[in-house]
This record gives sequence, structure tokens and C-alpha cells, in this order.
Amino acid sequence: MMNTSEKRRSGFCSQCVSKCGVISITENDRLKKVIPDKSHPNGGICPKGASAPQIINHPDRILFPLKRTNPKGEEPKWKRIKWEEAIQTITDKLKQISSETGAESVSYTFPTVGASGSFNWGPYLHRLMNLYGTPNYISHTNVCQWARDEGSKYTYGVGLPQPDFEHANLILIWGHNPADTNLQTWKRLMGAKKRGSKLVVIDPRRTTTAAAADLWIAPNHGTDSALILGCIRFLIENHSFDHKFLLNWTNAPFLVDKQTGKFLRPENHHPYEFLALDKNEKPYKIDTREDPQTWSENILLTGEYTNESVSSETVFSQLMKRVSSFTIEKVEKITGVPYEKLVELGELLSDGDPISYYSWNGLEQHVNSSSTNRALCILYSLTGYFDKQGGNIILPSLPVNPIKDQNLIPRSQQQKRLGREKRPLGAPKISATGYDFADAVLNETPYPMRALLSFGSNMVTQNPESGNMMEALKKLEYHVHVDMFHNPMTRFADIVLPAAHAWESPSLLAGFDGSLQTAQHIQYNPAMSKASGETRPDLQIIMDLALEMGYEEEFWNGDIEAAFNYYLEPLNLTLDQLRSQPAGISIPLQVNYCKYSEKKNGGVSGFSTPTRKLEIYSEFLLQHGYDPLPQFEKPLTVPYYQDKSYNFPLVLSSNKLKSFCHSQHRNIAKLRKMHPDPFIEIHPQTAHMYKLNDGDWIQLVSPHGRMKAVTRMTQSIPVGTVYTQSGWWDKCDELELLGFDPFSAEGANVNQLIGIEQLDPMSGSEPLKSYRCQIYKMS
Ligand SMILES: Nc1nc2c(c(=O)[nH]1)N[C@H]1C(S)=C(S)[C@@H](COP(=O)(O)OP(=O)(O)OC[C@H]3O[C@@H](n4cnc5c(=O)[nH]c(N)nc54)[C@H](O)[C@@H]3O)O[C@H]1N2
Ligand SMILES: Nc1nc2c(c(=O)[nH]1)N[C@H]1C(S)=C(S)[C@@H](COP(=O)(O)OP(=O)(O)OC[C@H]3O[C@@H](n4cnc5c(=O)[nH]c(N)nc54)[C@H](O)[C@@H]3O)O[C@H]1N2
Ligand code: SF4
Ligand SMILES: [Mo]
Repeated sequence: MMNTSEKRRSGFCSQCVSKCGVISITENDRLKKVIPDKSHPNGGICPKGASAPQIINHPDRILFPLKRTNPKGEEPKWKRIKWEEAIQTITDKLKQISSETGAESVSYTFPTVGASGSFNWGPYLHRLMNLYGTPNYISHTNVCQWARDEGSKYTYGVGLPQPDFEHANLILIWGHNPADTNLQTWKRLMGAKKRGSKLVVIDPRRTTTAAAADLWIAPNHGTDSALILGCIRFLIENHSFDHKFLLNWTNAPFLVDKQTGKFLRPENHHPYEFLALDKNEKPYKIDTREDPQTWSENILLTGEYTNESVSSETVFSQLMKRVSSFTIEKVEKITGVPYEKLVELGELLSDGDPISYYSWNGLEQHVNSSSTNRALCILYSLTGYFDKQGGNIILPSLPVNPIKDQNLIPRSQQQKRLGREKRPLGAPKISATGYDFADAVLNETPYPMRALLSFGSNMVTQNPESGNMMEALKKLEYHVHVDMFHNPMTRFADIVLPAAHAWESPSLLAGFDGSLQTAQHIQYNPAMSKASGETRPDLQIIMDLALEMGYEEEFWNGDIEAAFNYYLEPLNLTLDQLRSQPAGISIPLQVNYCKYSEKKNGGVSGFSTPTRKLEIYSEFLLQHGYDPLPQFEKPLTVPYYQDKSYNFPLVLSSNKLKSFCHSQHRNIAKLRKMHPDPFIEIHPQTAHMYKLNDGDWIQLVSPHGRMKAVTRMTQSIPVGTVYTQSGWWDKCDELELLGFDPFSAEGANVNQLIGIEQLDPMSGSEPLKSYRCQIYKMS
């Protein structure tokens, strides 16, 4: 018999990037069970979603606002305080700091949208801090997805568009393991395979995703760009590129001055006029605002032009020269991928029609990530499938009102963001990095950093040089942390506020990631479970702070429902209407392909780049001191992975596990059972060299630090490589497993081992996936 207090409601899980459609089952308004909602466009569940009841009902939850009573550096000795006192003292301090040293002396952060419910309330925190006037949002963009989503703009004018797995015949998954990290992508990939699409996975590790591939390519860590340049050469050599697309829509036919590296332009030119080469090898004026059909028949893709004052050649000729040395033999030598596999990849790329691709962390966390991504964009451009069905398509999105609203912060304040001067084209364009934050606190450069407002996130275990971060947190004048659980940051905080879990908070999602079908879906997810203790939803806490700061008008007088209705306005939809359709509403959107060719103002739309073409050659990057064409930059692991005499001869990398998000979930018995101890994975041959057996505890050592872990042997990773996971610190009482001190060599914090002496020159990415290390067996 059904329990009368039992309720079943449709919603979605917010715990990671997947946003799976689920049904929450509650009893007496407390979450009891979560099951997949098969009727949802994103229906599905993973072990973390299924563990939601254990997570939200966990005895370690922070239930009340807390204030430290001991000085920093000592045990905090928390004292419970009232919400009113907490909000009042925080806003008083914020006002004081802003009047004394400027709002930029306060930083704020929140956990990545890829592994938390912050997509729902993060934009409101930005809004609050924009109004306050600080540009110092600290995030992991530089190591998470900057190259793909921001770096790609220097080639495509937009971040990498969505792969159209539903219509592709060849899919490349580059440095990403969706089988463990994105259930919805994984489902779509399996659907594509069933339909007959071929799957290529490029990953040094034989992941579940790689095991499902038609072709698995395992390059040495951080050498992907050599592989990509080799593929470009292969396609050009075999005339397997979209000649017409390159002529019409890229700057491949533009003439470049060999001396200055600048495009050749006609005299008294308009910014959109350039010179190409006509069939008689004479300069030919093109205007990129015009429909290229009017001139592309007349011009050449390759060739040179020289007269008494200039020596030039086309971009495509330069590209050919650039890749000419990347023969299959050379690529085999750098990447370690066997010759036959390289030929197979080249042939698949030549025949694959249409092709789409997706990349993630495996291409992001190296000191050469920006140039690797740029090379990949150019390889993809050769296929001509940009914004075509079955390629990577710019999907339409549901129109909503902006919440973050950059207009709320003065430009002069935006310019002050930490790191902007050092890396003006990189991650600091949108957010500051952990290392620039730590530097600003410890060295007061470029100005004093006095306070931090952290709505979750774990800056200690998720950033390299954790020791530095600890010193910075210790030194901070004022730190407020908002979370469901204590983490290594809270021991340094002045105030800790109890956050309701995503399952205890209302949220709204207009457009799920993925396909056209999911992009059309909008759903209101009410709080499914009664809030624990005195916890409040993050959005409520942000509203409370905003009102106390005096931003009533900009914050809908603290009314969350009014805020949601404002967001929905352009859709002519109200929250009440969404409430009455708990499974969500789909609002039909239309995809238009090849938007660059749409007619506009008597010409064509083009690309949002300086030349209005897809930029095979970037004069803009050249002006900023970067290579205008793709090139191979060595990762930190080269040549160490071949040099046995070196003290740290092994490659150190990391990957994510299905059971945990970053540093979370270790305290949940159901999940911890899947991986009770921090572990390293090594190939049996490496284990043999070090006389290690499965289950042996080892010390992992780098030039920067140490950690301990248990050995697991696997054939799935290359010889000479060590894999581990970031985020180990928490205990699990139920399984009687102790925690690990994230600041000590006795702990298991891999980011203590990673140094930042070398970073990606453009984005500032860190070598989290290609560092070097040594192993010692523990006695
Ligand atoms: N379960 C779970 N899901 C998550 C998260 C989580 O923590 N847990 N986090 C979310 C977030 S924030 C993100 S960013 C995504 C990330 O999702 P993924 O990108 O799938 O994350 P990783 O497992 O870190 O790295 C992916 C792969 O990169 C490979 N790799 C390492 N070095 C190289 C290299 O040099 N070249 C190539 N080609 N590959 C390389 C690794 O072997 C690994 O299999 O996942 C999201 N989803
Ligand atoms: N070595 C190495 N380091 C890495 C990576 C790697 O692959 N290797 N991956 C990197 C990547 S891609 C990323 S994105 C970062 C992730 O870095 P973070 O986003 O900082 O990582 P998390 O451990 O997920 O942070 C979680 C903290 O936020 C809290 N939290 C979660 N949800 C909420 C919420 O809704 N509200 C509030 N108030 N708190 C919440 C959790 O309880 C926990 O304390 O790590 C990076 N660091
Ligand atoms: S994959 Fe798991 S954690 Fe992520 S949204 Fe789906 S159910 Fe939630
Ligand atoms: Mo991430």
C-alpha cells in the first residue's frame, strides 16, 4: 500500500554537468529515493544521483550559522550564531573594506557548474558582486574548459559549438571520458554508435569511453598538438579537405607579408578588405562583408606573390609549410602512437562525413593547452563541418533575461581583475585564478586582497600549490564560507553559513546542454526535500546579503519567485505555468545551419572574428605576441618520460571517478565503497620496475611535494605513467575510514605535488595532467 505521506515529483539532478531528469520520492517531505525519469529528454541516473538521500540526510551536514572564536591557525572552536547576526556582520565588513581599500579587495568564488548546483544561483552571486564592484571571481576556468569554450573564439569567433552526435558519421572524443563524467553525453554517444556512427577516442588511458571506440588513439601526455598537426598534414597531402569552405569562409586564401606577418591589404583599405591571389597569381581584392560566391571562383588557395616592396604568400601556403615536418614518422616518435594507427586516423578523417568532436579536461590541463586547442580548431576547419548538420552546430537557445549582468559593474573595476595584466587574452578575461588570488593575499600585489566570500568550492585540494593557498587563507583578514559540509577551507573561515542542498532548494533550468531537443526544454525544480536544520538555499543567502547591502530594487526585494519570473519574461512564461507542468515544457526552437552564410545588409553575416572569416591565421594573436598559426609546444613531460636518470622520471596525471565529484562525496558510504582509498594506477611493467604489488601503499613524490596512495595495477594506462585523483581529504565514519590531511605529506592531496613554475602562456592553465613524479614503496 502506498504511504499517504509519500510524494513522487519530476525534476532534475543538479549534482553534475549532466542534469539528469529524475523522479524524487519523498516521505514526510524528506527525500527517500531518487529514480530516473524515463520520460525526460535527459532521463537517467548515476550512483551519485541515487545517493542523494544519503547526502542530504548525512550527519556531517552543517546545520547552523557558525562563527569562529579562536584565532586563525588554531582550532576554530565554532560558536552557533543567529542568521541575522551573520548577515549583519558580513555586510558591515564588506562595506568597511570597500570604503577603505576598494571593492576589489574582496574576492568571491563558488564550485564549478560542472559538479554542483551553482548554475542556478551563481549568476545571482555575480550580480551581487557586480553591484558591490569587485571583478575578482576566482574560478577553475583556466584548467576546466577555457581552451575549448574561450580559446576557440580566436579561431571560430565563438566557443566550440555543440557536437551534433545525432547526425554525425564520425565522432572524435578528445581527452574526455563521458562514461564516468557526463552520463548524458555518454548516452548520446552510445545512441550514435547504434545508428552506425564511428567513434574515435583520443586518450592516453583506455577508459570505458575509449574501450567503446572504433579507434582508440593513446598519445603521450600533452603531445596532442603534434598528433593534430600530423592529421592536418595528412589531410592536405591527401587533398582531403573542404577546398570550397576554406576559400569562401576562412582566411586561408589571404596573402600574408612574410616579413611582418601582417595581411596584405589594398591601398586606402577598409578594415574588412584584404588581398588574395587571382588565377594569374596577381593580388585580388576581397571584401569579407560580401558574399564570397561573388569572388571565390577567381582566387587561389595556395601561392606566393612578390614585388619590389613585399614578399608574401597565402595563409594556406604558410599552413602547409608549418605542418610539413609533421610526417607520420615524426608524429609517431613524439606521440608514441604506432604508424598504422596514425594512418587509420588520417583515413577516417578523410572519409568521415559529417564529423563532429568534443574535447575536455585531457586537452585543458597542460602548459600547452591553448595552442593544442587552436590546432584542433584548425584541423576541424579543414573538414568544413563547422555549423553544418552532423558537425558542431551553434544551437539556438531559449531567450531569458540576464541575471549576472556585466553592465552592473563599472568598466574601470572590471579592468582591475587579478591576472589581467599578465594574461590579457586568457582566463583572467572572465575570472581570476587560484594562484593569482593566493599571490594577491600573500604579497599584496597588485593590491591588498583582504576578504573572501566562498559559496562552496574547495580551493585547497583543487588548486596546485596547496601549501601556498593554506598560507593565503590563514592570512586573509576576513573569510566567509557557505557550504553543506565542512571542507579544508572552513578551518580558516571567520564565518561558516549552512547551505541547503540542491535537493532542498528551488531551481530553474531553461535549456539543458546537449542536443536541440534538450536545448528546448525548460523545467522548474522545486525544493524536493525539507531544508535540514537552519540551512538556507544559496540563492536565499545571496538575497539576504543583497537586501542588507541595500540592493532591494536590483534583487526583487528578496522575492525568489519574482526573480524567476523576471528571468522567464522573454519566454512569455511564468513560474506558475511551469509549476503546473512539473515534467517541464519544451518550447520549439529552430536550427539554422551555416549561419555565417546568412544574407545580411546586402552581404553575409560572416564570423565574429577580426577578419569576419574563420581564422586559420590570427593576426590578432600575432599582435599579442603569440604564434599566428598552430604549432607544437612541448609539455612538461617531454623529454623526461624518456630520461631514466632524471629524479622524477614518471608522468603524473589525474582523472575523475564516477563515484565522486572532485573533493566531494568521500563521506558517503555508498559511494566511498566504490573506492575506499586514494589510489594510483600504474602499468604492471612499471610496477615490476618498482617491485610493487597490487595493494601496496606508496609515497608519490614530485619536485613540489608528496602524498600517499595505494597501488592498483592496470593495463589501461601507458608504461611510465602514474594516474591518481584530486580531492582526497574526507573521512567516512560509516566505513570507519580516516581522512587525509590535505596539507601534509601523510595526506593524499595530489595538488600538493603540482608546481606552477610553468603555465600555459595564454590561458594560464596548469600542468595537472602532465607533470612528473617518482614513486617510493612504503615499508
Ligand atoms: N563523476 C564526475 N563527473 C564530473 C566531474 C567529477 O568530478 N566527477 N566533474 C565535472 C567537471 S567540472 C568537468 S571539467 C568534467 C571533466 O570531465 P573529463 O574531461 O572526462 O575529466 P577527466 O577524467 O579529468 O579527464 C578526461 C580524460 O583526459 C585524459 N587525458 C589526460 N591527459 C591527456 C592528454 O594529454 N591528452 C589526451 N588526449 N587526454 C588526456 C585522461 O586520461 C582522462 O581519461 O567532468 C564533470 N563531471
Ligand atoms: N589535480 C587535479 N586538480 C583538479 C582537477 C583535476 O582533474 N586534477 N580538475 C579541476 C577542475 S576541472 C575543476 S572544475 C576544479 C573543481 O574545483 P571545485 O569546484 O572547487 O571543487 P569541488 O571539490 O567540487 O568543491 C566542492 C565544495 O563546494 C561545496 N558545494 C557543492 N555544491 C554546493 C552548493 O550548491 N552550494 C554550496 N554553498 N556549496 C556547494 C561542496 O560541499 C565542497 O565543499 O578542480 C580542478 N582541480
Ligand atoms: S550523472 Fe549523476 S550526479 Fe550527474 S546529474 Fe546525472 S544523476 Fe546527477
Ligand atoms: Mo571542471
